[in-house]
Amino acid sequence: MSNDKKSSELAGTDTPDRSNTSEKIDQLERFREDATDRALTTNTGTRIADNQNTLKAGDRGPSLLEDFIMREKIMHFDHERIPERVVHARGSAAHGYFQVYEPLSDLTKADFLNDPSKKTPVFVRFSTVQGPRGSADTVRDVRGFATKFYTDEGNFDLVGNNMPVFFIQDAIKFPDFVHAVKPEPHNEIPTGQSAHDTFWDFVSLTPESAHMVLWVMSDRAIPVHFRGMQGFGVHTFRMINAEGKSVFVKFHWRPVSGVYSLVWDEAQKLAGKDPDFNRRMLWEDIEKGDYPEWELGIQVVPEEDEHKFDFDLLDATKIIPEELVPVRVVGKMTLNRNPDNFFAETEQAAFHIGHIVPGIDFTNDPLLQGRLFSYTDTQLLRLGGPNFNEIPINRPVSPVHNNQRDALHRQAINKGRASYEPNSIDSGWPKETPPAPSGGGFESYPERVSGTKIRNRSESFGDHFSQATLFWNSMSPPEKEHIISAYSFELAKVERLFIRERQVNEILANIDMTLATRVAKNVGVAAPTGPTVAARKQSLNESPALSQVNLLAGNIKSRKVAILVTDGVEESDITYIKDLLMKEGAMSKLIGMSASPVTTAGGSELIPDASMEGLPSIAFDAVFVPGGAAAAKAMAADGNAQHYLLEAYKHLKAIALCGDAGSLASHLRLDPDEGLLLASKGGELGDKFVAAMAKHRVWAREPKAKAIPA
Ligand code: HDE
Repeated sequence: MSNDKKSSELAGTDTPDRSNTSEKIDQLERFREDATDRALTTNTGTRIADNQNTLKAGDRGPSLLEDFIMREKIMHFDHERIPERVVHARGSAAHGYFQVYEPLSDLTKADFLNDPSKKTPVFVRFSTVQGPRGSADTVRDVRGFATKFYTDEGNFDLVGNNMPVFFIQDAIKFPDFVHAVKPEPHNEIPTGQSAHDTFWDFVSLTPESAHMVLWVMSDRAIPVHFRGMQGFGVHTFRMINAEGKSVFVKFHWRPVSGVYSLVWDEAQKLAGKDPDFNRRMLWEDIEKGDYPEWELGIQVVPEEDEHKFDFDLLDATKIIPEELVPVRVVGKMTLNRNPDNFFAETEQAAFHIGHIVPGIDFTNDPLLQGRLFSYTDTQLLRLGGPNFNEIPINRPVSPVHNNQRDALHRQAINKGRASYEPNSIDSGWPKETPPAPSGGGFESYPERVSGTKIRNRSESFGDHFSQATLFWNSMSPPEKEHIISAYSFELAKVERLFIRERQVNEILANIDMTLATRVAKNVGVAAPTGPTVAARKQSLNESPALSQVNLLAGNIKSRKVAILVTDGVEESDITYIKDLLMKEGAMSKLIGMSASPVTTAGGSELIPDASMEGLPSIAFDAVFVPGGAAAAKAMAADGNAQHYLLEAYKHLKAIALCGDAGSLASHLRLDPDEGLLLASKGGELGDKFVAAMAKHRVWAREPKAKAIPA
């Protein structure tokens, strides 16, 4: 690649190029094409006079083979698709930047973690795991959370998930796990779901998956927005400082918006009514300048403490509870720009856990070690050869020079005659850079390693249930109910009774007997008699940091409210709530019984943003109904309006009914509660409405809400 300074200025003992990052980004941006005011051409630059008609022998005659314009166009079209990712195929992404709060020089020499004035560009892709590229966003699944930091010392990819653990401990099991969770091979059913025999067959025979499966059965697997998800690097990594001292590190992303989820009925309906729900929200929030933000946190374990835990730091099925090692918040990431082209950026992005920079290094986690092979390997097929890092979205902002040459789709035109090292013809360039302190070349941490060549799992990886129990114990009562419902839903779809029995008796009974017994009853399995594995003594019984109830932001910023309008609606209530929501950083839309304009009680005209069918209650966090006698009467008589409110009530959302709209509560036989609010004027319930929304759901309503038909 020749988009940087002369190689002679950079290599050897020179420090990395520290010229302005934004200049370098501009260089990358030169690949962005804008065809405005440009002539239509062939791929070889010939201007096209007619893009409507194939060259023919006469108006009604046969097409001519010589039509290079038509042939080139159709040929390119025929080859537009590339293989989708074998996992994490469904995803969407955004650009942004990361800034560290304070230099982390005590822990790492990584340049982007040491300069608080530096904005490091990032590209983040969120994804589901199981479904294909066109599958729905809101399925029950793990979410990928992959971040590419374009640092001045090379790309650092933090390829994580929204759950802190994984299904398996050793990479060699990954193909088995993925084959089991993917649609079944004979009929390619189900799409985007783990509720089928092969998945539960595998996990019920694989106790190490117990902890992760519990996370997947929790509300974490149905996030409302990407901006409402935590992210985790999952593995234990290393950081190394300039003195060469290493610590173990776990990476965390903490959403500034807080952590919150859908309810299951809502998630399922959204999958049909708006399969792009998460993608759309990310896009729309960024377009309107409401940028999603996450703080980067790290848990740091000194080398000497490696063996002081009840579990092994190298075991990716374990967390380090935050009560044992607090999360140190070190910086912030802001996503502020949507891609211009989904394929060129989101689809062609090639993340790789092996993209690291000096100051960060791997551990011997056998899952991590296997991933180091897989991520490059998979791009060879997907992106058609080894030059995928030359694709604009994957190019680092730091200079690239080496003796790698040729292969499919090579972009760089390498000058010089020596493509080998050592060489004297090109004066030995490009040359190695010694590691810090004299240079800045990458140096692996000199960990002492010795051992017998063996295929074995360390005994320290042998406890598969204690942390699952810790997670279960840490859930609030509603979260526990949801987990029971999720296992019951999924296992009820498993056709083979012996798989249901095995999951209940050999997995769930070892996590918690109440969980096992309740699920057993729901899926037609005899109640288990007791655990099959002796419980191990743990230093913690509960970890409050795991419950989403404790992870809300305490405000309603970025939340979405439907304001229901029809003829006769009271305009002052609308003005009041819109102002209030804007002040709180929330967003509102006027939803009509149809998309036609409505006339307010005062005679003015309002144009709804959408109809009730077009933007159903599941697209919002709360519903506000302004006063107005005629409007309330019309809504009470309309099936769609009734359904709107009943559904919002069933999904435990805050609902405000102003003035005459209060009659809708008794009409629908809904009892007021801390989230179903009635008042004569909108202004009287504003604060309560905001407070109810900030709690995200009215959990106390859940038992009553079950009586409302779905
Ligand atoms: Fe991945 N994973 N993975 N994975 N993974 C891929 O790489 C793999 C694992 C994760 O938005 C693939 O480019 C193996 C853990 C994300 O483009 C593939 C193992 C975690 C993404 C691959 C794992 C992840 C991927 C498919 C077990 C959380 C999407 C396409 C050893 C820490 C990245 C691709 C994006 C994608 C392999 C386990 C996260 C096949 C072999 C654990 C977020 O290379």
